[in-house]
Amino acid sequence: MKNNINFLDLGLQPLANNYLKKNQLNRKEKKYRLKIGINIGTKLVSINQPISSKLMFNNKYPYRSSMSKTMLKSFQNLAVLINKKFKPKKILEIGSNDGSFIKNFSKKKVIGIEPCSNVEKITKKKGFNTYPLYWNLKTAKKLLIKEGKVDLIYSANTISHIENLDEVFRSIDIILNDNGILIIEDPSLLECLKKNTYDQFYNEHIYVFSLIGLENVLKKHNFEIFHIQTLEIHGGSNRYFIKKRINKKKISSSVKDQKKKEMKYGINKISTYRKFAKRVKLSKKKLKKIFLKIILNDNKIIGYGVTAKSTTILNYCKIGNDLVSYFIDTTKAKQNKYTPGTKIPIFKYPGFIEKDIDFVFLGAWNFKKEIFKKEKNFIKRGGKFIIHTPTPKIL
Ligand code: DWN
Repeated sequence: MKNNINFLDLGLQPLANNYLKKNQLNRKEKKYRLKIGINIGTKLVSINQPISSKLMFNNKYPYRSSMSKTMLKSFQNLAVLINKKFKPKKILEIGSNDGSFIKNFSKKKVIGIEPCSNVEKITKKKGFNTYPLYWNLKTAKKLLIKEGKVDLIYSANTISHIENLDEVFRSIDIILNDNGILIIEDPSLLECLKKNTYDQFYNEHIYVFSLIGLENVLKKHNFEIFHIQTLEIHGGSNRYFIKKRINKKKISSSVKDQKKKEMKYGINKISTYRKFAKRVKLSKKKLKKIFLKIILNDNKIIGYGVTAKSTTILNYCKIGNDLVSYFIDTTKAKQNKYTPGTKIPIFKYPGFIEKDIDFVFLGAWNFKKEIFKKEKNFIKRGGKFIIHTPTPKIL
């Protein structure tokens, strides 16, 4: 990316969600150098070499947002808040995945855009109005003709996946009413730095936003953040409430407060990122040491929840099938496949952690609370989880 100072090199990484079939195991996998940098002008933090959306988001996309109760609850709560506070007549969701958010609204009221047609179909089958399209100017113009303007746009974990942010916001500007509301939700850079969750960086996550960075882009398009909510979801996310500048809605103190927190942490300073990079290198060493110690003591480790994030960890730390016997996961599209790059088998979640397992690497660490609740029997019998954040440890 132009004007970026790179501060972290996470090595060669495969496409994060490209789970391999058995017959693909002997083929050479394409890998991409994953470096992370900060833009000296906008302060946006991004990966250095974005990959074409079509390669990552297509009719084979495995991720389903409905796989976690935490996500479903969060969407449900937000839907209640939206109806109560903003009372929109027409809502658009950018990146509607399998419909976990829009299913909380009346079918007449919502439109979904989802480029991964296999996932989009799931929502359409339930009777919702969805389009298998990427978010860009062409889509916005098409929608404007077909559906007219909308009162509210919501987008969770999607805007950070699109390289051309100027086009994203120009497209939103076209279709959003002048007094309309835009709500964006993505992992928080501040939380990522604090919790050392370097696995938030993978080829799909082109950006990890801070309020300061996002605001610098929004400004160019006459958008303003008027409220911000910090969420626990996905290891710490920010939910930005945004309006057009001509809308004179009051700006809440939450925006100033968050900016203060980011400045205090040094989010605009390169030295902050250099320190982060040092912590990441140390984290790799510590995690590897934990794995090796368990294996040398003749114990078996399995993985729980195979995530795009875990692709970064496994490939960066060179943790393969010699250290992790297999992963278990509830997502059908990932089962009976192998992890990208590291080729660890993935099996169906059997409903519990099997009796012969004492150590479990938590790939889906962001759902720790939900998973610990579900696996209380494993914890009761002395089973241990391995987690890499904020520092690698056995829990
Ligand atoms: O931004 C993105 C986020 C929202 O989703 C995408 N780029 C891709 C994807 O990232 P991820 O794969 O890191 O997402 P999750 O939501 O952390 O994945 C959790 C995985 O763990 C899923 O495969 C489901 C699985 N899981 C499980 O097997 N048992 C999850 C829970 C809660 C469980 O109990």
